[in-house]
Amino acid sequence: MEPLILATWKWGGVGAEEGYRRLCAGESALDAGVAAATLVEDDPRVDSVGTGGMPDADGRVSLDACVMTDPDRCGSVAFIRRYPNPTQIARRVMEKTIHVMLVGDGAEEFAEREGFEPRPVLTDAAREKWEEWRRKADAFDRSPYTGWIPPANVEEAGVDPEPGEPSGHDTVSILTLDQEGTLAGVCSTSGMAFKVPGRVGDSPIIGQGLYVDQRAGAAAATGTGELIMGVCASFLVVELMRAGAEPEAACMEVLRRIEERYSIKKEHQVALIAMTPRGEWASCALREGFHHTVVDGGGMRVEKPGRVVMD
Ligand code: SD4
Repeated sequence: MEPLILATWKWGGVGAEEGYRRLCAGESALDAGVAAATLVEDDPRVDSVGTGGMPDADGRVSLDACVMTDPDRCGSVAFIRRYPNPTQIARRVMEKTIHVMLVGDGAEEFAEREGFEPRPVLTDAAREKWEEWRRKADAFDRSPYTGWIPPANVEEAGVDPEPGEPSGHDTVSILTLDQEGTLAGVCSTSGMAFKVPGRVGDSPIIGQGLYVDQRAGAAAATGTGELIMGVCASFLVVELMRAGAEPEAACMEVLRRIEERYSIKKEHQVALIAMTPRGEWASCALREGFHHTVVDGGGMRVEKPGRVVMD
């Protein structure tokens, strides 16, 4: 089977080529996906994932991640503050425990017992952006409860950012297909920038930010978690594919449902990527501004999504 890797945002490319190299060397879809996500987590330029991720409203970074290959093979962590590679910890939860999800102190104690090294995840650049947000939030009297909502890519989307909004976000969701024809998915994020401490979005929740079933396909999400979580977006994409929909039609149906059921604000974005066990794939977004990264026999490309719901 021809290997394939599909990731959200151009930053997915930080790890995608390495992931693809591993797939071509015969590594499993899960190994390649975790290796690719680790590279993104370790790159401080990526400001929504791992080291360099944007902090919560209290100035501390919290990280969420999950991994999945099938309904009975998934692992997840949320509210990780001392370890930069939540994807690896999520994998360890899947492999070493009878549970699916660990959060907060319990997840960190598990990581410590498993030998993960604590490391600071807040970079100077992220702290400076948080300080700037704090100043603007004070000036515009924006409470942390209503504060920042992630714009997709405000310049490209042609919308005016509200005061205090940073310009991008880039949760990395990666879908991989290995030479054996096995699918895997990983999803890693620091979540919505300047969120209320304790808030967990779609990304580490199985079925929301990621869902994989070898019998039907894989799907992953990025964007405003609160919109994704009301429709079980990734699960729904996979279920639609199970019922016979092409990946693009499945993604578009879920995005249209989000558009119908929510009052979409200019700063909202949702993008979905999907893949079948046969290597068919799609990328769709609620609005312009999203890019995916794909690596296949034709090399690595950063591309606009195949279809966009809103003009
Ligand atoms: C969240 N879905 O925590 C994530 C944010 C995200 O690109 O995808 N940013 O809501």
